[in-house]
Amino acid sequence: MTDFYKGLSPVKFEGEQSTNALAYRHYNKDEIVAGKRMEDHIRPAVAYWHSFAAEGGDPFGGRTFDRPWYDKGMDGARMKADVAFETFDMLDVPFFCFHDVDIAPEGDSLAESNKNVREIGEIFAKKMETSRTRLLWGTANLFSNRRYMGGAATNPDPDVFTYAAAQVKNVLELTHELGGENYVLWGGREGYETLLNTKIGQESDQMARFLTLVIEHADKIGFKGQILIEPKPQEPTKHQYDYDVATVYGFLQRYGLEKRVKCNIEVGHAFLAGHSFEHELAVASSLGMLGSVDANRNDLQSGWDTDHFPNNPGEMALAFYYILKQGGLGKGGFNFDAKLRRQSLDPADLLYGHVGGLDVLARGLKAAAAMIEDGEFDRLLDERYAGWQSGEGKAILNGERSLENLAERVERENLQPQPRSGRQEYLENLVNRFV
Ligand code: XUL
Ligand code: CO
Repeated sequence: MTDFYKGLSPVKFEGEQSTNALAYRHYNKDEIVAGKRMEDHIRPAVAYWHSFAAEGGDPFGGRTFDRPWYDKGMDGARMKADVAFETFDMLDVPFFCFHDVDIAPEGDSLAESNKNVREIGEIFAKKMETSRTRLLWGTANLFSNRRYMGGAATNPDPDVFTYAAAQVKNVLELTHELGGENYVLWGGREGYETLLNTKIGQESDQMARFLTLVIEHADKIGFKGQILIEPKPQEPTKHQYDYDVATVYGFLQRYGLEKRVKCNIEVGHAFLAGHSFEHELAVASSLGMLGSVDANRNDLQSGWDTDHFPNNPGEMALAFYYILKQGGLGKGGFNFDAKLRRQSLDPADLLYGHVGGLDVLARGLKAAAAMIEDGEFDRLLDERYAGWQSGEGKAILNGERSLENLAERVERENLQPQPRSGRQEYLENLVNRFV
């Protein structure tokens, strides 16, 4: 045990009446909601990068946090791993996620970097023998090092592509060995700053080739987890190729990869793309692409990906509505891709962020389950589209009517469609009844 959380006790569920800021008020992992344990619905994960590697920097100033593992090389990485697993225990969460560079320092060569990553991977494996926390997903950081400034898979230099591929091979294999349930590819710098130096078609082919190599290797090593792309429209590059779910789907379909790859959808990224979180989830679900979620929120005034912890139960209610409707996230989960504000210096702050976030998810889940149980949304939706279930509507969809047929019918029956209320206010009020 380190003394990082000295004086603090593990977070437990105490119920809605509790005033203990380090207790769950809604997240009761064993409570059955819609036929399943709450934890099995949410599958929450702590993100290694924000919780243990981030330093509280912003564009105007560097590190504000003061963690005992900073600047200590591999010794620091080992201490960081200790505190990470103590955090998982304190929060009683079933999952975590990491990038290679979060867990171990980069060396002078890829071989040395990979060796460092592997060494910490072995420590994880050892800790997982006694901890209940599992790996939700692993990923490779292909965006921080200056070699990736012009992209990884989409770099104009094939040697950078090659280096990135070797890095992914290492993390994919480690993810597999640690029993990770998913592997994520966020296209950190897969995009462009200016079209003046960019061949879009060429870069698209490169990206597809890279993804194909990842899939082939996953199959070769017997990795049965989901392979996930995480859409984001901008930042760090001006235009990221994986703009949103629909764009990613188009890309995958173009290269015949849509059956093997799903999406990891992040709240803040949806917002940057001009969508709501539930829009991205609903689109992904309708395409069979909803794999996992990065839970956070953006500051609505800043226009940046600020990665705050979630705090809007209404938004999460709608999110869970679509997740429950598709029968859950399967191997996916809710990774807290959320970081502390730079003045939140204390170890307790790390717990407050996750406690609040998990309680918001739990409230959203319970509200969505109640909405579905109530049945009014389904009933109204079915009623609104009832015309397509039989008669002329069905015949049109089945391809049994031509444009001429339709025109004839309008004349023959003197068709005068009568508009009907969409009842938006009624429906919004109905959501709030459950939140
Ligand atoms: C960046 C982001 C990443 C990915 C993993 O906006 O969301 O942290 O989740 O690379
Ligand atoms: Co993310």
